[in-house]
Amino acid sequence: MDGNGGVTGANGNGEGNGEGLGPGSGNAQYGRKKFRRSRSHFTDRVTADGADGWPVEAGRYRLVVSRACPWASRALISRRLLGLEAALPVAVTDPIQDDRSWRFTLDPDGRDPVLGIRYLAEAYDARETGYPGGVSVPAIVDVPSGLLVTNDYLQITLDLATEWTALHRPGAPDLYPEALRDEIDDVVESFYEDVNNGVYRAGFATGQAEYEAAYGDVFRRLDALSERLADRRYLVGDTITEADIRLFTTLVRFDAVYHNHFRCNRSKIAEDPVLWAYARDLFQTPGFGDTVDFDHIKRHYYLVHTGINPTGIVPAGPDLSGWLTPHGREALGGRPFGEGTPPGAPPVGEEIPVVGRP
Ligand SMILES: N[C@@H](CCC(=O)N[C@@H](CS)C(=O)NCC(=O)O)C(=O)O
Repeated sequence: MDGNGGVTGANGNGEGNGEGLGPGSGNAQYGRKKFRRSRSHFTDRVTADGADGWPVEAGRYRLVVSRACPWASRALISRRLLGLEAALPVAVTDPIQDDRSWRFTLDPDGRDPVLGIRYLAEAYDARETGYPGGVSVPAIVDVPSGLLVTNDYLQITLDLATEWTALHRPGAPDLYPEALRDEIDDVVESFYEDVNNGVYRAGFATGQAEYEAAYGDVFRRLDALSERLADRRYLVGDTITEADIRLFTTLVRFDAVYHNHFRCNRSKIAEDPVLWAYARDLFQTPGFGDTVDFDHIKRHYYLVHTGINPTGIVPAGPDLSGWLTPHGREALGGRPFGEGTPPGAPPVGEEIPVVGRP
């Protein structure tokens, strides 16, 4: 199995490097090969024209996420901003995987009430008998057949923004505006390896030099992003886009887990006035902070990666109250939703429990 919180050893592409950090496993057993993130294995797309056999259809699919996972959280935010909650219902896994990976132990009888399965792995197996790779979130599952459609986290949010438009709410923002796509692609590419994945490279490094190189990349890039955001409210254009979603899901986890657990400890996001204000601005924007469960985030990282945290003690801090303080970024202008409007409150049943909120 390959439950590893983001690092895949034997992965869906057969690119495994033996460094997966599965639940209950320790670092010592892993070789000294460089950390490498798996690529998604199931890359079918749900599209307006149904070219891959999976047409956009309200209520047909289930989005399976862990609220702990930064890659899955991108999809959760897009879904909220676009008002796709009813059209694409969500299944939230237990933040702690067991040896069969992501499981529905938060649901009555430990089964997802719609798919009727106990493990996300069952949808993977239904799709491909004897599937040898890792089971990852986010995943989209076809409800009538129970088959996994895609675990391609890079494509899922782009398709929610551009293929699911017929089901968007009135006032939904354009998260991937055509005129800005090249710039968005360039910006997200610039921080994927250094920041989104850089924190994992630092955290799962098995040697000093590998760790220090990743640490250097993380902070060099965060400094550059801080400079970029000093006089502009959002990363690209003057509205929220896909780029902001991709940076936010790393920033919001940074002080709570990456700073300590992954040893990215030159400084906290809260110590960079620009990034801290930017992250708070997004957190306080409907659709962002209301998807974030700090309880799931902390318990997942600190309890699953026993190689990094053998005692399983989950830190009590940091103090989260700062997330709700005024950020002052309105002064930079910008129109968060462009011509659109913010989403309403999260649907009943999707509210973050008090324990997970600032
Ligand atoms: N590597 C995944 C990207 C998403 C990802 O890494 N998700 C993590 C959670 S943050 C995961 O589910 N890892 C497998 C596991 O922990 O069992 C993919 O190729 O699609």
